[in-house]
Amino acid sequence: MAGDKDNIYAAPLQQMVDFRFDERVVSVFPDMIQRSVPGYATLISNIGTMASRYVQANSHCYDLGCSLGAVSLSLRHAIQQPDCKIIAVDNSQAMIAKARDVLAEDEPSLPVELLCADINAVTIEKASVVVMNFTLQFIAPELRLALIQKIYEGMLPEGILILSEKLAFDAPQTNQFHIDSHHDFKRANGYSDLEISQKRSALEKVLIPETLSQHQTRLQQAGFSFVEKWYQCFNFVSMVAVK
Ligand code: GEK
Repeated sequence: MAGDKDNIYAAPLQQMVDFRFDERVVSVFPDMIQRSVPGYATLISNIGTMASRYVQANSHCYDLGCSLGAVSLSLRHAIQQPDCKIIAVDNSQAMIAKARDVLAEDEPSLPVELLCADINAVTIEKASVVVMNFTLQFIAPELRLALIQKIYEGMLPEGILILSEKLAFDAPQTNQFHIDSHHDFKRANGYSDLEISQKRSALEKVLIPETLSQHQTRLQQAGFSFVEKWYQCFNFVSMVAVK
C-alpha cells in the first residue's frame, strides 16, 4: 500500500485551513499515518488477531472510517468463519476510490463492500465485529453517544467493538507529557517542528480528543458489558467493548 511521502505541511502556509481527507492526503496517507500514529502497524495486525476470536459465522464485520482499508485487509486475512462480509465505510470519496484499488490487489478471500457514506447515517446490522480505528475522534462530540448506541444495537450478542482513539488527559501535566512525547515521536520520524505545528493547527477543530474515562463511560452507557483498554502508546489508545 505504498504512496508518496507526506510533506503537506513542510512549507509555511499563508492561511491555515481545516484538515480534510482529500486527494492530496489520500496520496500520502500510508506514510502519514505510519509516521504520525505510534504503533499503527501493531494495532492493525492485532485488530485482525482479536477479531478472529470474536467473529461469528454468517455475520457482518464493519470497518468504520476505513480510509484505504488497512483494517479491512487485516480482517480479511484473519477471519476463518464462513459466510462473513466486511463492510468498509468512509465519507471521503477520494479515500474510497483508492481503497477500491488497494482491496482489488489483495486476495478476494472474503467480500468487502465499500460504502462512501457518513457513518452516522449507515445501518449497522448482524455485526459480530465493529472497528473504529481513529475515526470517532473526527465525529462531532454531540453525535458520539448516538453513534455508539446505534453500533451496540446492531451488534450480535458477544460481538466486539474495537475503538482506537487519540486521548486527552484531565491533569495538565499528564496531558502535556503525552503531547510532547507524541511530538518527539513525530520528530524522530522525520517531521519538522513547522510540520508538527501546522498539522496541529489544521486538526484543532477537526480532531477532538476525549479522556479515557469519557470513552469508557459512554461505552458502558450504551450497554457494553465488558470494556477494556488493550493498547496504549503515549496519547494513542485502543479499547475493546464486548456486548
Ligand atoms: C486506518 N481506520 O487506516 N463518516 C465516515 N468516515 C469518516 C467520517 C464520517 N462521518 N468522519 C471521518 N471519516 C483507518 C484510519 S483516519 C484516522 C482512519 C486519521 C473518515 C475520514 O475520511 C478518514 O478516512 C478516517 O475517517 C479517519 O486504520 O487519519 O487520523
